[in-house]
Formats: sequence, structure tokens, C-alpha cells
Amino acid sequence: KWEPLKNVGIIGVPFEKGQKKYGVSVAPAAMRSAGLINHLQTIDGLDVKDYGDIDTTTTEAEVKVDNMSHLSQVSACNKKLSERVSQVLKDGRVAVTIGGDHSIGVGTVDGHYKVNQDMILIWVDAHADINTNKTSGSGSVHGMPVALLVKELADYWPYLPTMDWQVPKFSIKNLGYIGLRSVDEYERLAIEKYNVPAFAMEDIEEHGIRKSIQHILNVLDPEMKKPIHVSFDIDSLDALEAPSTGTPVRGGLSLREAINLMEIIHATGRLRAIDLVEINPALGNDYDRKRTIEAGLCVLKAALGFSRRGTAPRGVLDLPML
Ligand code: EXY
Ligand code: MN
Ligand code: MN
Repeated sequence: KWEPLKNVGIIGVPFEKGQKKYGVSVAPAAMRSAGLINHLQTIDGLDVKDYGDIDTTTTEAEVKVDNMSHLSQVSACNKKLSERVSQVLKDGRVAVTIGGDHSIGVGTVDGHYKVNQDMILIWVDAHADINTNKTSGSGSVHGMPVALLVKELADYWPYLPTMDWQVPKFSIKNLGYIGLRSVDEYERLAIEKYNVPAFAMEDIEEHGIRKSIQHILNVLDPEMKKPIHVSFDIDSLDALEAPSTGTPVRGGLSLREAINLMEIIHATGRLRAIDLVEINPALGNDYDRKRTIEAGLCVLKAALGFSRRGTAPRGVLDLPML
């Protein structure tokens, strides 16, 4: 009964304060000039609306929270983003969010949750992004969004000024991971404590990408009736496939695995939101940049229904005659 939504809404988030390197905020513009909208419009029957970029020019005063950089900017950006994502979903469109660093996952998931309380979340990443400010080695919020989102970890945070708009209600029971290969000690503890279905690279080696995602979907939603949110960090891909990213880790997903993963999720008909984050066009050479952006486009296209088999022209039954 579930059919893939044929309408999508694009949101750009030129934000990079969730980590320390320059450049990840340029990704929405780089993706647009690489023809993002046109690429998606070539997908059979897809209606693409561009909701533009979130205004990330903030005037917020800095707030001081131990081992948490730029919290007020992260908060202000995510508040706007959350509202925009909710709006796109209420318009009946799949919310396609182009980051930006992964701290923007707070806004996308919050905005999605406010519309679909039964949503499940697939976090595709080399990293688990489930540090608190007490467990993080970097103080960068892009390593913390999952811990900010889930209600089970709410008590592990101090009071966070400026974050009152975001009340964590999403349950960690609705979260699954794919692609992990750089997980901090306390992150691993959290995964084990809450029994989060987490397919690290060695699990994907063992089961293959199809069985891995099918297992996660089956654990999170055995009745196959819940809306799906995919938060796709480009560093889930092998560093050879996506070199232009701030925290690359070698030995990751091949582009073929990632495309197949997205095709499988598309085929459920339940994908309602996808984030594409951590593309940093300022890192590497021209070739790295082009390769990384193309990989991102391939992932989005697969998620939104592009078929590698090709698609015959609509309503046409024969080849053109002489
Ligand atoms: N776990 C490390 C930290 O918390 O600093 C690295 C996090 C990298 C986060 C990236 C983008 O997914
Ligand atoms: Mn991430
Ligand atoms: Mn990552």
C-alpha cells in the first residue's frame, strides 16, 4: 500500500559550525551548480521544488557549555531547519536536506518527528555521532546529534541554553546504524546499552548490504508501516569514493553498496526524509571534489527512484518510425 512519494522538496543548509574545518557550508551551492535539481528532475515522474537555503547568518550571542563548540549557532540554525523540514513534509513532499555538517541532523530529525511521530531513523555514517559533551573528544557538535535527539540520553546532558525549542522525544529504539567504522568507547557503550541495531563494516562484509538494511528495517518496524528518515553522511562511503569530507575513514561503503542501500529504501515506498551531509568541496583537488559531489548525487538519485536499468519513455509503446 505504500508508494514512493513523487514530490520532493530541497532544502540547503550552508552551515559548518558543528565542526572545525572551512568548506562544508559551501556544499549546497556546489551541489546546485553540479545540477542537483536537474538531475533529480530527470527521474521518471518526480516533481522537485526547491525551498532554498536556510539563513545561517546568526547574531546569537555565544553561550558557554563545557566541551561544546558554537552551541548557540548550531541551535539557531537547527531551529529554522526543523521548521522548514516540517513544512516540506506537510506539503506532501519528501524532505531532501543538503548540509552542512552533521549537526544539522538535529533539525532534520526534529522537524520530521514533529510531523511523523512513528518515524524510524537510519543513520548511514562511518561514525556513530552519539557523543555527549562529556564523552566527546573534540567538542564538535557534529559528533553529538544523535545523543541530542534521543530521549533516553536526555538525562546525560547538562542544561543547554538556547536549545529549549528542542525537546528530545524521539526514542533510540527507532534508530539503526549502517557503515560504522570509527566509534568512540562511550558511543559503543550507548549502542550496546540500548541494543541499537548497528551494522559496522565487518557486519556488512558478513551479511552484504541488502541483508544488513533488511535486518535493520525488520527490527525497527516489523510491520513495515513506518515513515523512514535516512541521515546520510558522505563519509560512510569509502574515502576513495568521497575524499572531500572533513573526517574521512578508509575502508567504507563502495558507491555501489550505497546506491543499492538507497534503492532498497526507495523500494519500501516509505522514505520521507533524507539528509546528505559532510560534503566539503574545499578539501582535496578538483578531481576529489567532483568525485565526492557525483557520489552524493548518485546516492540521492537512487533514494528518489532513479533506476540503473533505465526507464522507457512514458506512454510510448514503440520506437520512432522513419
Ligand atoms: N567521534 C568523533 C567526535 O565525536 O569528535 C568524530 C565525529 C565525526 C562526526 C562525523 C561527521 O560524522
Ligand atoms: Mn556524521
Ligand atoms: Mn561521519
